[in-house]
Amino acid sequence: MSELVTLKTFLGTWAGGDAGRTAIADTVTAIARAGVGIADLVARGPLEEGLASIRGTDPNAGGDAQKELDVVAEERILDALKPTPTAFLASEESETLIPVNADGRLVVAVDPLDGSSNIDTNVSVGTIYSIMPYDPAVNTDPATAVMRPGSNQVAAGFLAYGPATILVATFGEGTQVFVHDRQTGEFVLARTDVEIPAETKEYGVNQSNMRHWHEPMRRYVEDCLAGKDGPRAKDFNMRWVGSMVADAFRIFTRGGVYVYTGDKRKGYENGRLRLIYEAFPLAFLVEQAKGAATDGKTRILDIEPTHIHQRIPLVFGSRAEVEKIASYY
Ligand code: AHM
Ligand code: MG
Repeated sequence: MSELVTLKTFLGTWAGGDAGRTAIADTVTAIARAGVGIADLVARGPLEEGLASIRGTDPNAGGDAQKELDVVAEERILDALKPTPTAFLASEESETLIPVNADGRLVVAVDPLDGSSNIDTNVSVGTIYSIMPYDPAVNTDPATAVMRPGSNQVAAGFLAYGPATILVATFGEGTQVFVHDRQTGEFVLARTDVEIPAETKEYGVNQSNMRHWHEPMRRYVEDCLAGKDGPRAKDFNMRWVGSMVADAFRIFTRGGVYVYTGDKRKGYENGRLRLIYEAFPLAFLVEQAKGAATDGKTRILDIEPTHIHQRIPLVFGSRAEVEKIASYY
């Protein structure tokens, strides 16, 4: 059997003693370690009383009901980042940037617990992260440190807490999948240079929102539903977990598209997903795996944020299918 490559050895080789890369490697290692603790909590499920319960009456900064585990996950990540060169943390659960280290040179953005509506249903949830460089000389106002197009990311990834805890990561040189080995406690490299097939017959969308959709989205799904005899001339399959990390991992494994567009509902004009800590990291991972990510028309990584918690319509996955969706708009 060939020798296993752990996250530690992978990052050591990638960093190669370079100070900037070592800072990124240490930060990702800290997030992965926090993820193992969050996975344990998630796995304890109903035994860990109250983790799925709603906390207080106010929604979180992103506008959703905040669950106990959302908050605990954020605390775990913040604690893990303290010894790393992270200057600021942006999080779905906090209105403004959280200062971490005064001399830090990175800014980290996270969705601490993606898919939190699934917490009490024994379905995969996860943690999403995005890392950008931070230079106090350039970003004189820290509040703008994360307000840059996603093409500035130096690393991104997500952990999914499912039957296995997996880490899907990019450092700008392809996308890699690591699996947490419960016996050794290490993340082990399982797939390098992940490649999302360009073509697919599988789409993921919350179809119960169809009556709210705008015309292009409705037509796209109707054409998929028409199957072999319709304009797409093939039978489609539909899959929707309701945790983006789980739907994304399926797409990294066998292709497909994930679609959450804006619709006519109040508050859903730009869909449901957040640009900085959900769409940017997913788009970086997907592009590094030869897929595509748009807001329907525009490349996600080119979008300039205007607000830390802003939402964005999101389409990602198999390149040809993402382009097909754009042709409906
Ligand atoms: P969250 O970060 O508050 O969990 O919200 C994001 C989630 C995604 O994981 C998922 O794809 C989507 O919201 C599900 O939305 P819906 O409940 O409309 O199916
Ligand atoms: Mg989320």
